[in-house]
Amino acid sequence: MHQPKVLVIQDISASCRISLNVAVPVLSCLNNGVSVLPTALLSTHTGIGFTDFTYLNLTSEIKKILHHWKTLGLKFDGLLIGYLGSIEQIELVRYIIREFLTDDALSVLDPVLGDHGFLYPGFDDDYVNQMRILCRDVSVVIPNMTEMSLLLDESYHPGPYTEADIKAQLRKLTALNQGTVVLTGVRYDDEKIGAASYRYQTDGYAYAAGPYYPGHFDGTGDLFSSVIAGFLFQKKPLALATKTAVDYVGRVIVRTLESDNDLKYGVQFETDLPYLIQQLYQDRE
Ligand code: PXL
Repeated sequence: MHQPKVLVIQDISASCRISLNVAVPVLSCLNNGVSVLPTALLSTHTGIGFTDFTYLNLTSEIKKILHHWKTLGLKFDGLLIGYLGSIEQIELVRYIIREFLTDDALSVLDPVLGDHGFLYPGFDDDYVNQMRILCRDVSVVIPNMTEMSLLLDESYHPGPYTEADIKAQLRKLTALNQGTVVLTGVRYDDEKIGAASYRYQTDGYAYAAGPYYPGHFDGTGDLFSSVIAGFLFQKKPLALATKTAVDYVGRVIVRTLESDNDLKYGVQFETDLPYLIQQLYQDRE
């Protein structure tokens, strides 16, 4: 059985179920051979609930790793890019896209910038601009509504939205990468929330939604992009990837709310991993 060789680039937030801590298990469950390039080692994430987190920037180590990988002739069939810490790291990612991907590789970017209308700590307009430039170099971009408005330099609204507005935004962003965008956190009413996907080449639009649970759930964006990437690396259809990611994240939120977990440490994603595997192999039943 052919297994795609994939690379994940994002931080390790040591004590939290976000970033690499969730991307690796999800991609592995989905039958991808995973290599990692950690951008930073933090004690926790930098979002709501934590202030005195530690942050070890790994840029200089990444350069040494890439130098070694070059001598090995390593190439990847898939690339998933999550939280990056600096403009220098964005530039390194552009170098990786040029030098370390096979000819028909699929690159997936979660342009992690902010949430609920706000930039995450440490990011500024220059950083947003560089992320916008990075969007041009990847096959698939997976922003949330905040990141979409930052990338398009438009004002943020918490929703609900109209389908016409969302389609217009999707068209504008896909014009950047001439590829695919999957937009998360899309609400057309007060009951449901989901993801809208758009393909530049085919003008193809799709929407998948599940029940809306108000609140903030750290790590759900990272989980969502890992599921989308995992399915697309397996050459599964975008519609199946999007529907599965929406359903899975919904299940994970319910699990987390039913548990006594402290929400700031991320979500209980492990229990429902078998659901992902079941969806991946559903056509074999
Ligand atoms: O989940 C996105 C994310 C990833 N990594 C770090 C973060 C955040 C969001 O706050 O702080 C370090």
